[in-house]
Amino acid sequence: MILHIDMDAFFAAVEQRDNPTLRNKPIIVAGNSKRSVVSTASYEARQFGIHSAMPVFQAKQNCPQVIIVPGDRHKYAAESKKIMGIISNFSPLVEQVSIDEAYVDIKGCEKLFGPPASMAHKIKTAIFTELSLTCSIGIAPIKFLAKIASDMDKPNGITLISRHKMDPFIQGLPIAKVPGVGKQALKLMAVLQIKTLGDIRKYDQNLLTTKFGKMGSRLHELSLGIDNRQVETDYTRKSISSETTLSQDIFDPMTAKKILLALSQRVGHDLRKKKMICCNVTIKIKFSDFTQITRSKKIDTWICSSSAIFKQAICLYEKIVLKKKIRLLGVGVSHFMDKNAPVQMELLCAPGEKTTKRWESVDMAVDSIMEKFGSDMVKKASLNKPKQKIIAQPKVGKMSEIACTNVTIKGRVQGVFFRAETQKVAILLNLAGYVKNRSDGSVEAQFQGNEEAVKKMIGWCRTGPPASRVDHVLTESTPILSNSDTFDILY
Ligand code: TTP
Ligand code: MG
Repeated sequence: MILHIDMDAFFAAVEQRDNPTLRNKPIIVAGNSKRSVVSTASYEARQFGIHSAMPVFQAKQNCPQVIIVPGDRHKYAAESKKIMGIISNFSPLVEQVSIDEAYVDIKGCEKLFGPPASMAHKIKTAIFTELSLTCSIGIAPIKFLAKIASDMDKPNGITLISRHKMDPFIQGLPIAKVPGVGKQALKLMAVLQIKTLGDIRKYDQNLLTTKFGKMGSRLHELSLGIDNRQVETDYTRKSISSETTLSQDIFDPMTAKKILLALSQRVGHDLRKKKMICCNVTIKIKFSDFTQITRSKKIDTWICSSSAIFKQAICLYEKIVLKKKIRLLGVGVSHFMDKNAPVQMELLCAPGEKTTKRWESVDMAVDSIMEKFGSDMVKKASLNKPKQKIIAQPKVGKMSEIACTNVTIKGRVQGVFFRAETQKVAILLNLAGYVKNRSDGSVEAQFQGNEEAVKKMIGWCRTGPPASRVDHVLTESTPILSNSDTFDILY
C-alpha cells in the first residue's frame, strides 16, 4: 500500500502555530502589494472562499478582517525537512513531491506499525506531537488514488481506498478530480459524455490517444486501476545491472535461463557488496534483429539473494513469447534500501514469507570466492556443461586437466559447518570428491576436476569458512581414485 501525506494549510498552519494570536483566525500567507496572490489560506479563511493563487485584493473583498502574514520560505523549508525526517522513521521508501507532501511505500512495515490505517494514524500523531502541525493522509494500492484520497477528508483526516474498493471508487470518480486533466480536455470530455473516470473505460484506448494524446492512454490505464509509478527515493532511482552479448544468438530457453542465473548471481553479488536489499527486478533482452525489450517486476518483499533475483528474472522471462533469437541478455535490480537500516530485513518480509537463510549462506560462500578470484570464477553447478565421467586411470608426467588432489586440513576445522561450507564451495566450483572428519581432529578432502578450480578450492581451504581456524593445509596430487562426479560429505 502507498500513503500520500499532505500537510494542512501548510504555510498558514506554521504561522498560526508560531503566533498564538493568529490561531482560529482567517489568515493568508501572501505579499502585501496590489499584485500579490495568496500562497495559502488558513481553513478559517477558506470558509470565505479564499484559496491559493487568489489575488490578495479579492481575498480582502471576500473577508475584510482577513490577516495577511508575510511568508518565510526558509522557515517552511526547515519544517518540511523535519516532517520528512519523522516520516522516514516509519518507512525507508519516502518520496517527497513538494514542500509539504510525500508518498510513502509501506510494503513490509506492517509487522512494526500495524495495518495501513493504524500506521497512518501513528505518523499523524508523531508529526503533531513533535511539530504541532496536522496533515491528511490518503491510503491506496496505487499512487494516483493515494493522492486523491489524501484530499478527501481535509483537514486532519485519513482516507483508505482498499484494493477491493478501488474499482467502484474509480467508476464514480469525477474526471475533473484526476490530476492532469485541464479545462480544455474537460470541455471535450463533456461532449463525449465522459463525467467520471469509469466512463473512460467505454472508449477504445486508441481513440482516447487520438483525442487526448499521451494523457488519453494514461487515463485509460488509470480507469482500469493501473498506475505503475513507484515510490521513488534517491536510492530507488539507482540500479545495478549486468548484461552479456552472447557469442552466438540463441533460441533455447534452457541456455537463456542458465545465462539469467549467472547474471543474477553477478547482480546479487554487487547488491550484497553494497549492503543493499532491493524490491524490483528487471530483465533486458536484445533480439537478433537488434530490437530490444525490458520487463520489470516490483516485489512485495525485500530481497538480496541471487536465487531470489533469479526467481523473479525467470518469472519475467517466462511471460515473454520468444519469436526471434536472443542476442543479449541482462538482469538488473533497483529500488534499494540499506540492508541494516532503518528496519531489519526479516521484519520487512510480508506475513507468511519465508526467509531465505539457506540461500544467504550459499551467497556468502559465492561472494567470498568472487571477492578472491573474480566474478567469472563462480558458476553454479547447473551452468556448467555436463561433466564427463572421470575414468580412473593413473596419470603420469604433467598435471592433467582432470587433477585429483588429496588435502588434509588441520586446525579448528572439524564440525558440520566446515564440511557443509566446503561442500558448497566445491559444488560451486564444479568439483567432484568428498570431505570428511578424521579422528585426529583434522579434515580430509579430495578434489577432482578442472585444475584451476582445484587450485581455487585449495586457496579457499587455507582460510576456511568464518570462525574456523585453519593452521595448515597439506596437499598431495594422486592418480584419480574415484569416478564419482558428485561432491559428498563422508562421515
Ligand atoms: P498545498 O498542499 O497545495 O496547500 P496547503 O498545504 O496550504 O493546504 P491543503 O493541503 O490543506 O489544501 O500547498 C502547500 C504549500 O505550498 C502551501 O501552504 C503554500 C504553498 N503554495 C504556494 O505558495 N502557492 C500555491 O499556489 C499553492 C497551491 C501552494
Ligand atoms: Mg498541503
